[in-house]
Order: sequence, then structure tokens, then C-alpha cells
Amino acid sequence: MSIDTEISEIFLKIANSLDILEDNPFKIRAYRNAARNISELTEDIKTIAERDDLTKIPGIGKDLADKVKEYITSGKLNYYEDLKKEIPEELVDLLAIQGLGPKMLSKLFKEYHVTNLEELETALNGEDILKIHGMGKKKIEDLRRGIVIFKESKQRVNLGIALPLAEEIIREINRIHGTEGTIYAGSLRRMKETVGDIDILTIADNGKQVIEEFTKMSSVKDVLASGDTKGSIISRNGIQVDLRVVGPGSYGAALQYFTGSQAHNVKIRTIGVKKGLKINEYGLFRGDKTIAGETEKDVYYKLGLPLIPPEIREDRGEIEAAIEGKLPNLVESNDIKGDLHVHTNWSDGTSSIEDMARKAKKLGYEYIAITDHSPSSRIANGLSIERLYEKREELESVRKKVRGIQILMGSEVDILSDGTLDYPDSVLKDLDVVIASVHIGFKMERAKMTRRIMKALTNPFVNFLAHPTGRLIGERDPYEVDLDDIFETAKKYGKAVEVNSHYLRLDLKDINVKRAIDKGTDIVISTDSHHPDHLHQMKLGVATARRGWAEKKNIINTKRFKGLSNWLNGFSS
Ligand code: DGT
Ligand code: CA
Ligand code: CA
Ligand code: ZN
Repeated sequence: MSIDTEISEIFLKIANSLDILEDNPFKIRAYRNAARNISELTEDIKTIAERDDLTKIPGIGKDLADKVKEYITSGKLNYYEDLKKEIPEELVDLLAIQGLGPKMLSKLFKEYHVTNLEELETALNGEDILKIHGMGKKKIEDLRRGIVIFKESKQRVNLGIALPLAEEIIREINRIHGTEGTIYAGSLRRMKETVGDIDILTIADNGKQVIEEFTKMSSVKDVLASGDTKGSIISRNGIQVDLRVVGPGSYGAALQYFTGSQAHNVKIRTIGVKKGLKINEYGLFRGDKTIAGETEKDVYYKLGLPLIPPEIREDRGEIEAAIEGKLPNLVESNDIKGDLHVHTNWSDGTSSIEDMARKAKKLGYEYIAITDHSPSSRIANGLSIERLYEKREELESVRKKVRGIQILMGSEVDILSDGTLDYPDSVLKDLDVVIASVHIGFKMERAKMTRRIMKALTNPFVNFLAHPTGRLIGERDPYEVDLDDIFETAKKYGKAVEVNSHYLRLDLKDINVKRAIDKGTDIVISTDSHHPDHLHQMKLGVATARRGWAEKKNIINTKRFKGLSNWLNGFSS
């Protein structure tokens, strides 16, 4: 979060806290105005502070300017720290519950000692609550519903869940009369690993009607808002979806605006201001004259920039790179020539080698590696050495049946606690592809875990390290490991590190992809499929790699089969 956003949010929290404390309305409004004006700044607030120009920001007087300075220098605001002692932050957050205003919340706090969500729910179940003025059976029902929506909207959703839902909703919107093209924006278009909500844009002239039909779609559970150009719903699986209707002339500007990220857009706006241009969701303007708006590309172009791919719009140096003409040429899905990490019913997959190979061929791949588990992964039905060689026989017969794709014999081999591998070298040397990964002993001290994995990477038969941090998004933290050491070792020994495309893993994640690439370490993007349909998840891995600025040349499975084969055998292709 940028410091502008932080300050703006704290001012807003102060306003809300004072509201509940029934403080002076003018003071409350002052904080609210200041919060909004700061959030809309086109210049970095630090720069403004350095010039001593804070009081030139509308709504910022001497007192608020001092508070901004205090936050910039110390990272906190004493006034707010004291306020939090008087009224808990958790309580103030409850204002986001529909139907719960500051007056009601104030009574609940002062008379019923409600300080958080749990206590609010308990209070709503009690008899006493009806004594509050304005509280009746109906109101209680409304608040209960509001709480359900509040809880739903608070959690982030995994990309792999949000993406198919968005695609389905877009198909439904496209069936609404008057819509002429629909696209998702927001963090989903940036392919962030989790999204707060789904933002959709559609082109139409009959906004009110489109929004009305949108709120009646079969996938809708709750309607949060319904207006002339904007609607907001909670879908059946609890995900919030915001729809905005735009005219064709402002489609590109709206797409640029609502794709974000906010930090990226703040910088973009600054560039506009320097050129004497104004930019918002309706277009790019010089005075009253519209100079771009129809396409996103044109918006960037008129700002003197090339189109920046959505996945890297995070204000992590992409704007500076664009200015210098040094944007990366990001890897694309159709650069991928094969999948090197796939399971079958020989271990914990559901399908045969043949089914997996046929599906891979259908996707246009040149190769697929069948990489079932090793014996230590007992729950995953890992293969004994004996069964490994039986599997090899079946694989060879499939090679004869399924032509036009190279089917590689591989294994995903456990890295044991001491860094040795779960098959002896005499077995590993017979495999086309050897993946090393950690499935047991997660709770190891950092230095020990790092040595363990580094040791595995020095094994001459290992090709790459799968899911290098072991995290499961929203379920399990990564294990402790020094990734820089891992990346350096991998590079030194000619190994790759994986971007695992499973939506719960996306491991390496975006920023770690960037770290690996900056060190010159090779990357492999694979799906870890356990069913033929999972092979489609490659797009999530590609998106994650793109978010980490990966180019085709960084990814080993963009090589044609010959080049890949050389790479696997340790020759630089
Ligand atoms: P999320 O939903 O938390 O995963 O993240 P986003 O990036 O999708 O955020 P969201 O849904 O609140 O808004 C979508 C985009 O709209 C956001 O990336 C940038 C733009 N946007 C929304 N509110 C503001 C704002 O107050 N100022 C600016 N500059 N942009 C905004
Ligand atoms: Ca969003
Ligand atoms: Ca949104
Ligand atoms: Zn696997």
C-alpha cells in the first residue's frame, strides 16, 4: 500500500470512529474530506510534504498537515493510536455491515458493550436488544443478512475459483439485450493469486436495464447495489461481482481505470498531469477535449507509453521500464510446448498414461512427462522400484499407440529429510525427467531446510525443484527456506525451479519468480495434473510467471523437443 493510501485510510477510520463516538460533525467531515482528497492526489504526498505544500491540498489545514507529517516521519499517528484505545478498530470496521449506521453502532457499543462481530451476533440473539430505539424484529433480520454479506465480502477468493465464475457470468451478461462486449477487469485481469471481488465491464447504452437484468441472473444470491451504470451482487458461491456499464467511447479508459492496480493508476495519472492531461474512467482529456478513451492501448499511447500488460500493473517498476522502452516481452500460453509434471493412476492421479498423453497431444503439446510419486509419499500411492519399472513398460506401449507426442518417463521424487532422494541414483539415471520435491518434514529449521534442498539440487539426475516453497494459498504457509540460496544452487547446477500451476499452489509466486529470473535461474511451468482436465490450468502458471516478468527465454518448457531434450541431459541447447 502506498503511503497516500495508508494516510487516506487512517483519516477515514478516524472519521468513522468519531462518528460512532458522536463527536463534532464538522470535525468528522473534515477528516472524511481530507481522506478523499488525499486518495485522489496525482502527486506523491511525500513530495508535497517535502515542498511544505501540504496545506495546498484541498481540505488540509495546519492541524491535518501536521498529522500527515507525523505519519510520514514516524509511520504512525498518536492521535489515532489513542482513539483506538477509546473505541476498538474491530468495532469501527462493522460500519461496513449493511443497515448498521454509526448511531446504532454507538448504542450497541456504549449500552451493550459490543466491541466486535462475535459480540454483535450474540447481542442480536438476546432479548434486551429490542429495547434499543429503532430495533425491531425486521431490523434484526436485516442486520443478520448484512452480517452474512459482510463475512462473505471479507474473504479473498483464489484465482482458480474466481476465473471460471467470471467467465460464466460474462457469458450470461453477453446474453442480456443491448450488451456489446464484456470483459473482466480488476485484480482478476491482473491475474492476482487471490481476488477480493470480480470486476466486470460491459459496453451498452441501456445501462439501467442491463444492471437490472444482471441483478436477476441465476448465479445471483444477494443484490448489494443496483443503479444506472453500476451494479453489485454476491454470487451463489459467495463472491462479490461488480458490474459497470460503459459507452463504447470510454471503454478503453474504463478498462484501464478498473484494471488497476490502484498504485499503478496513481503513477499513470501523475504522468498525465505532467503532460497537462486529465485521466479518469471516462477518458483522457486535454481541457474539454477527449484525446483517448476508446481503446486501452490508445490511452497508454497518448501518455507516451506502450501498452503495459495487465499482469505487471502493480507499480513494481513497470512504468519506469515502459518509459525506458525496457518492458519485458512476457511469456505467453502458446509459447508452452509441453507439460513436465503430471500424475496418473499409477500413483494418486485418476487417469491412465494414455488418457493424459492424448489430452496433451490435443492441446498441441510436443511432449509430456509422466511423473508419479516415489515410495515415501505413501498416501499418494508412491511407486516402489518394482512398480516404477512396470509403469515404464506400460508407458512404452502407450508410446507405440499414441504417436505425434513425446511421452517422457519421469518421477516426482521426494527429497528426504537429509537431502537424499527417495530412489537411488541407479534408478534415477533411467528416468527421462526427475522432479525433486518436499512432501514430508515441513517443520524444519530454515538453515537445515535450505541445506536439504540444496543437496537434492546437486544430484546430477535431478532436473527441477517442484513447488519450491510448499505453500497452499489460504491453507498452509510456505516452509522456511532461503530462496536466494536455492536459486543460486539451481543456476549453478543447471536445474530449474517450478511455477506450479495448481490454483492452491501457484508456487513459486509472482515476486519469487522475479527473484529467480533476476538471478538467471531457469523456470519450468507445469500443472501437476491429476486428471486430463487439469492440464488446462497451465494458464494460471503462465499468468503467475508473467506477473513475475518472465519471458519465453526464461521458461524451459517453451523449448522445442530437441532443445528440451538437450537441456534435460545437461547440454546447453
Ligand atoms: P481486489 O478486488 O481487492 O482483489 O483488488 P482490485 O484491484 O480489483 O480492486 P477493486 O475491486 O477495489 O477496484 C478495481 C480497480 O478499480 C482497482 O484496481 C483500481 C480502480 N479503483 C477502484 N477504486 C479506486 C480509487 O479510489 N482510486 C483509484 N485510483 N482507482 C480505483
Ligand atoms: Ca476487484
Ligand atoms: Ca470491485
Ligand atoms: Zn506432483
